[in-house]
Amino acid sequence: MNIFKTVTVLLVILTFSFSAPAYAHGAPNLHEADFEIELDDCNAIHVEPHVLGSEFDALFFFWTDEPGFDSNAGAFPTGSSIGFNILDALKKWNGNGFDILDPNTEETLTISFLFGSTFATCETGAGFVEGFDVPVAADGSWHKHLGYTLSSVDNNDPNSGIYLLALELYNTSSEPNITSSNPFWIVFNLGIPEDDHHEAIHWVEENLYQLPDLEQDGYIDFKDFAILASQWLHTNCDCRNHFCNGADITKDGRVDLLDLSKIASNWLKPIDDSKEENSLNQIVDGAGRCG
Ligand SMILES: [Ca+2]
Ligand SMILES: [Ca+2]
Repeated sequence: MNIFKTVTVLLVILTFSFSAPAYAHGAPNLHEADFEIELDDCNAIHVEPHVLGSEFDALFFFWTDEPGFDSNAGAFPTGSSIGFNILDALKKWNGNGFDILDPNTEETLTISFLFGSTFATCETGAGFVEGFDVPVAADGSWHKHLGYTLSSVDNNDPNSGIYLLALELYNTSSEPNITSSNPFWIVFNLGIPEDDHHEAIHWVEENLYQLPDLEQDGYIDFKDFAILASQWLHTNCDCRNHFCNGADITKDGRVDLLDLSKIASNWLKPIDDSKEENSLNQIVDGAGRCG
């Protein structure tokens, strides 16, 4: 069944189940700027957007400091620090998804930050790597640009490609206790046409950020649809109600056609291996630590 038919069938079920009207939304847009960070209503770090693109500079050591992070003044407790963790191995675009790179034989990515005259660095590994933190400014803002450098294992130039980095942010405050962010991603490009780069960014948006496996059994089927149906047209979905029990897949505050289309476009598909490896519960063996 194609996507259009699937949406139509599921919508007919919902129409006969509920009387309220449906709403349409525009497509999510991708933009390349800093990540905006703030605390949400549940004292968790919120990062927006969840996916950004970036370009390595082949003329400057395969380095970039984009995207950065920015917040309003007063966003975070003064005296606290914000840090990052690397959630997974560096991955490379294959045209249909991302392959895991072996840090012993393939490219790695190093994250760096200059403290006065000292560089802190942190390199991607085979899985989770604990990063380092940088103090919040005196006005409670955090506007920082970390450096990202692509390296090959043999000190030759790294290969052209589109590379995926998965991160989370944490805050060191204990009063209030602040929850780490959800995963977010940077899709770096080195020498590949921009159309392919945008396709890879879009893939991350569709496959890693807004996974419609609500019941979390590895398949998108009627069990997931049942959860969505039970929340159909509910509004005020936010962190306090776990975005309407997960049915607000797009996390825009309401359960509507946009969420239904996420289920329909993945209807009866298993979550493939690459998606599974990128799921949120993926703290893997071989965890490392930087500083
Ligand atoms: Ca499911
Ligand atoms: Ca929604």
